[in-house]
Amino acid sequence: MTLPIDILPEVQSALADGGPVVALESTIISHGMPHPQNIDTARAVEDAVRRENAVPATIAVIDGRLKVGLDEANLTRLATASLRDVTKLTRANLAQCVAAGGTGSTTVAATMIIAHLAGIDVFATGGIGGVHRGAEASFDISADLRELAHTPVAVVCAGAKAILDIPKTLEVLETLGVPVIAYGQAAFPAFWYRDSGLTAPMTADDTMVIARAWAKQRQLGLQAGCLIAAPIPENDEIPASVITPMITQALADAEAQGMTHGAVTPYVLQRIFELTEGASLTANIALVLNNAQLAAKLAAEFRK
Ligand code: PSU
Ligand code: MN
Repeated sequence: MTLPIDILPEVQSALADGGPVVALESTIISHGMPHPQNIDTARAVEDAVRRENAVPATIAVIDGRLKVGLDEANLTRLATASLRDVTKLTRANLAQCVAAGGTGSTTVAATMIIAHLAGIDVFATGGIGGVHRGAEASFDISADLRELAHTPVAVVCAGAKAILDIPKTLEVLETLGVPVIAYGQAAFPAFWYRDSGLTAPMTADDTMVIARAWAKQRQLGLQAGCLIAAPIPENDEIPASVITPMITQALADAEAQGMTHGAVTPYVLQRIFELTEGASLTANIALVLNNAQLAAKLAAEFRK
């Protein structure tokens, strides 16, 4: 059986030449941002990768095919489709979607799996999933963490969203053997703001330092990914004091609405968008662009 995978020619030739390629996720397009900001951002993120002379590969599942690199038609389809027609894909439901010829957007977990199948080892996103607040009762821990433990892809993010329990998220990452490196500062960033109040397990000021550690991790046979956490640019940050009450409100609303499983994160993000009158989205776009740029630099460094 051949793998049901379609790699865009541009991505294929970059991989064949040993050039830098950056994987990008698609759940942020279908479930993470409203239209038309979602498609504008998807294009801008690809452009940010190109400006650093790397090739972007946005990943999704379209009609049962693993897509590594999305053309304009598929990008538009994901950005405009009703959520009933686009499954949020993680490790657990990926094979079923492919077997059924279905269409879905890939979370961090599913994007890592497909990137690895294609031979891509750098991936940029906004924020990873993590341990949800109240996980001691709900057991809601994102499959992204387990994927970081097993799949050798370096993930550039802006830390973990403060809708999560960040201390528990860092504890689980440590338990799972995932290197967590803050870029350019000691603090672990909290997505919309630069300092979560927690010191990151490791810090690097230089992409070369990260690339060396990554190469060593592979050489030692340590089967895991790596999490690089870059703070949101200073001018785009929403202070913790401003966003914290809105996060509390959004989480209470999610509970009152009975949200569970994959529905929680998209609902909470949408509520925070409403409560901040769009400011959370503006910040989200800025940090994703920043992450894409860093990921492209890292991809070039990894190839050296
Ligand atoms: N961060 C964002 N927007 C998003 C997500 C993260 O800024 O849409 C998505 C990612 O795809 C991530 C997923 O993998 O949310 C985590 O969902 P869950 O908590 O259900 O595992
Ligand atoms: Mn969950």
